[in-house]
Amino acid sequence: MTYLAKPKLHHPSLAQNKVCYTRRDYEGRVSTLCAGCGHDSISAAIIQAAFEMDVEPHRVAKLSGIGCSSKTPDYFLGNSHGFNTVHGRMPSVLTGANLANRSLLYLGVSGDGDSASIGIGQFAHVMRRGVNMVYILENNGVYGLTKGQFSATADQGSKSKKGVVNSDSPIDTVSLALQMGATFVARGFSGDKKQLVPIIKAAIAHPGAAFIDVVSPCVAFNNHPGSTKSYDYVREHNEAVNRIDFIHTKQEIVVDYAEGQVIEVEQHDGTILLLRKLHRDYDPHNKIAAMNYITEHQAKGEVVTGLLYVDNNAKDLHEHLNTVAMPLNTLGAKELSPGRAALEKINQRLR
Ligand SMILES: Cc1ncc(C[n+]2csc(CCOP(=O)(O)OP(=O)(O)O)c2C)c(N)n1
Ligand code: SF4
Ligand SMILES: [Mg+2]
Repeated sequence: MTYLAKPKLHHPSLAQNKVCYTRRDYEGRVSTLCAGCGHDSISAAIIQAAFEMDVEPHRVAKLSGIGCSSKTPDYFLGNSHGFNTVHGRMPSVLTGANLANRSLLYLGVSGDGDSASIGIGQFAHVMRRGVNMVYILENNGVYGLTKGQFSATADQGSKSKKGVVNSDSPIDTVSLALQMGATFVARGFSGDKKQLVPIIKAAIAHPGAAFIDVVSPCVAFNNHPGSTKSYDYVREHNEAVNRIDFIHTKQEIVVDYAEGQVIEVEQHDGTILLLRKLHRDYDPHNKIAAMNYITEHQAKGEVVTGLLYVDNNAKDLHEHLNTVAMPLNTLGAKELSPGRAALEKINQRLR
């Protein structure tokens, strides 16, 4: 029963987006995760964001590691390219694929065990290199797939289902991503799709390393009193700094918020993010202030969510390396063998 086929029937009246696909075309196989798992809500948010942004499924490459979270790419975008890598190694495979063909939209999906334990080295480097991607970390504070051991993001003092207290300091993946140089950093909650969908859309439009940590409760092993990653805890301690409205530039911008409450952020592709400020003084362009804010609130046991940082002038790995724009498999013999004179020129530069 690992794979359940979904009937392919579409109701003829299902709405189509601008690239003539229905929402069903963005779905994947039937999920085999536990009923109520936060990861399934994140899959639903990805489906909605891709449908509403008119993303062509065959232009997406989704990559993951190992874990319940890393299984989820099977449950969305069933018509996209997929690569389920080794535990913690998704970032290097994604980097390689992106270098070979920059014309696809790269979606990395991982868990807190996958990214903050075995894969922490790869996580750090994919952020600092500025790989153009949307990296979604489905954070439940445990290794769900291997039956609920504490992960490196579990808060110190939080309790396991059996009552064991975690004595280790947590790794805050949002702070780590900021420090490593990610140019778009956000945190969402799987129980708040209204906040999460526009965050995913904004990350898709961002031309650089976009990181979204999504607190995603594990109902089987980490949803009890004493856990800081349970539905109840996150609902009670959610400290949203802003709400995004994602606007295609073709749309008319209509805002009915009071002056000073909204920041307009224009992205490279011309799309606009309207940031509704929930905290008057929070400025997502100020990285140091963002880091301080996150740390201060974390110390109080609060979970800061929203768009935490964005660099409007982000550059990606290809810009840093000045690589060729065409996918490597489309280069012909002429480009690949430019001749003795060109080789001599290169060698001269290295002498
Ligand atoms: C090299 C290697 N080490 C250990 C494992 C065992 N293992 C499988 S999934 C997993 C942790 C998954 O945790 P997380 O990434 O948080 O995903 P979740 O299941 O919680 O969504 C571990 C340790 C493995 N598959 N491969
Ligand atoms: S074990 Fe936890 S993380 Fe895995 S599917 Fe079940 S609820 Fe989700
Ligand atoms: Mg986990």
